[in-house]
Amino acid sequence: MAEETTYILVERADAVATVTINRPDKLNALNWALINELAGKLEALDRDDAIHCIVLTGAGDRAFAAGADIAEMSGASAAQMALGPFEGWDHIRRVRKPIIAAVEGYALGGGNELAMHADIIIASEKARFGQPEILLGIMAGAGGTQRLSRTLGKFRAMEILLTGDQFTAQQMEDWGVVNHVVPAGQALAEAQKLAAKIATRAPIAALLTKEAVLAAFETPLEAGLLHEKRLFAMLFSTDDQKEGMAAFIEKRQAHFTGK
Ligand code: CO8
Repeated sequence: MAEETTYILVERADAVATVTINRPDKLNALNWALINELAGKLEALDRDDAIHCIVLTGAGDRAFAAGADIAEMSGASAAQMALGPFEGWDHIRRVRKPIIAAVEGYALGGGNELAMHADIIIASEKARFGQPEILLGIMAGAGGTQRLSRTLGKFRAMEILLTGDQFTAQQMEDWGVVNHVVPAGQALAEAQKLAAKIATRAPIAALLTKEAVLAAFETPLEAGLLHEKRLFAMLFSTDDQKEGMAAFIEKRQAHFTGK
């Protein structure tokens, strides 16, 4: 059942929610209202115990999102840009459940940065990625300089950010940003298939795994290892740990309850 709002559609299938940016006539360009609405929907799903994994995609086959809304941004002052639009992005960054981005078509500028807010990226062979901000006289502002550098290293990040060129899904897979390239039209279905698999895994363990992996980007190794150790120990207080290990020993399928 689809529940419709202004820009964001949410569909549920068992423990997987599919969140669709629904502004195809503008190639799903991300205006501020859209980002705030997206953040609100993702936060609600994050709080919803029935949902274990989220798929994020764009409506239509032309774009995941072609970037921040240039028309809206064009008249903004520095003060407006410094204060206004980042709150929604910060909320998206803090979603604790696993997010899989399904990219069909363009993921440019803020669209590529939004895909990189996800934890896994599935891209169609027709997808195109890039950070064209420099062609508009600006630079990436929603984490692009940091996430590309940390994921691809300095030199590839520089090429993407300094040229503003578009890169194929295959290039991005070779470079380690995209997990899997799939035939045109299949990105959403493949992402949903993967999400359904992850949704069967122990939910608390999934949340804490995401937290620990993201900590690797924010902490030195020593602190990251300590953080991981604490989260790991914490999982031994859950029913799912007892169930998962008992199921292995009893040679049966585990049934996780998220407790
Ligand atoms: N913003 C606003 N409208 C857009 C955007 C966009 N980013 N991208 C496409 N559109 C609109 C077009 O204006 C057009 O609208 P209309 O039909 O009303 O004229 C419609 O979508 C279809 O687009 P095109 O006709 O241009 O389609 P083409 O197939 O000819 O071209 C492209 C597709 C190559 C993707 C082209 O649309 C394009 O270059 N788009 C802009 C890409 C871009 O520069 N993106 C980066 C934007 S800047 C950014 O993302 C900064 C992020 C900062 C985040 C932090 C914020 C707080």
